[in-house]
Formats: sequence, structure tokens, C-alpha cells
Amino acid sequence: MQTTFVMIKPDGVQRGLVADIIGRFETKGLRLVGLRQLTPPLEIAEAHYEVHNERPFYSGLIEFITSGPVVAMAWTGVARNIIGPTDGRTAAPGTIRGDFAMDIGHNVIHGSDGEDTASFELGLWFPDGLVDWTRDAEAQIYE
Ligand code: IDP
Ligand code: MG
Repeated sequence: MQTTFVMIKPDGVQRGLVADIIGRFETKGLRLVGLRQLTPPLEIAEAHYEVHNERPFYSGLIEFITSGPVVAMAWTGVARNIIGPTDGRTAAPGTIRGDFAMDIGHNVIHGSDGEDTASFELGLWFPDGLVDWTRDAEAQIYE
């Protein structure tokens, strides 16, 4: 099963959305295997968004993501469709971005977009590794 790096961005933390967002992944049936709150150091933020470093929004994005605490998480199970597409204005209701975001930059949450980015991002944000445990309810959640 895939594990995704998920991060509640500074706007989501400031707006008090942490409990609601964690609850969506948890009640859907994903398994929480990493959780930490931190104000991202510049070098982690720059490494995380390195693929975008030529884009016009890059410096604003780095400023935003280092502006205050984020909640970094690792979730096992399918996460991306809970998050929704980048632009909150067009993301479908029912997704986190569709329900909570009104813009493309301040879009509340990040989720890795594939297996390779997931392993890179998990190593970057969780250098000490993840929590290895079995969620007993998975016997009911998965057929
Ligand atoms: P993603 O987060 O859905 O994977 P990406 O295209 O990888 O979206 O962009 C990374 C992040 O950069 C977005 O989540 C958003 O916060 C920010 N971003 C992307 N495009 C724009 C833009 O056009 N203006 C401002 N910020 C943007
Ligand atoms: Mg992306």
C-alpha cells in the first residue's frame, strides 16, 4: 500500500482546520504513520519545492510555507483524491481544497503527487523514519 506525505500548510493551521483535516483521512480509513508540527526551515522548504524553483510564484511560495507552523504527516492509503486538485476555486466540493480553499497558492494542504515524490518528501520531512504499526480496523476497512 502507498504512503503519501501530506502537509497542512500555514493557512490551514492558522485557520484552525487541523482537526477537521486529520479527521478526514482517519475516518476514510487511512493509517497515520507520521506526524509532526514545525515551522519549516528554509532549506527544507526549498528542497521540497525545488521542482518549482524557476516558476514565477516560487519566491512567494517559499515565503508562505516558511511563514509559520505546518503539520507534516504520513498517511498510508490513497490520499490524493481526498485533497483535490491545486486550485481551491475549481476543486470539487467534498475534497479538502474544494471545501476549504478559495485560491491556488493558499490551498490549505499539500500531498505528494506520485510514488517517487512521496519517498523523496517522506525522507525530507521524516528523516528519523515513520511509525510501523497495524491498524486493526483495516480488516474491516479493506475487503
Ligand atoms: P500541487 O500542490 O497540487 O501538487 P503544484 O502545481 O505542484 O500543485 O504547485 C505546488 C504549490 O505551489 C501549490 O500547491 C500552490 O500552493 C503553489 N502554486 C502552484 N501554482 C501556483 C500559482 O500559479 N500561483 C501561486 N501559487 C501556486
Ligand atoms: Mg505538486
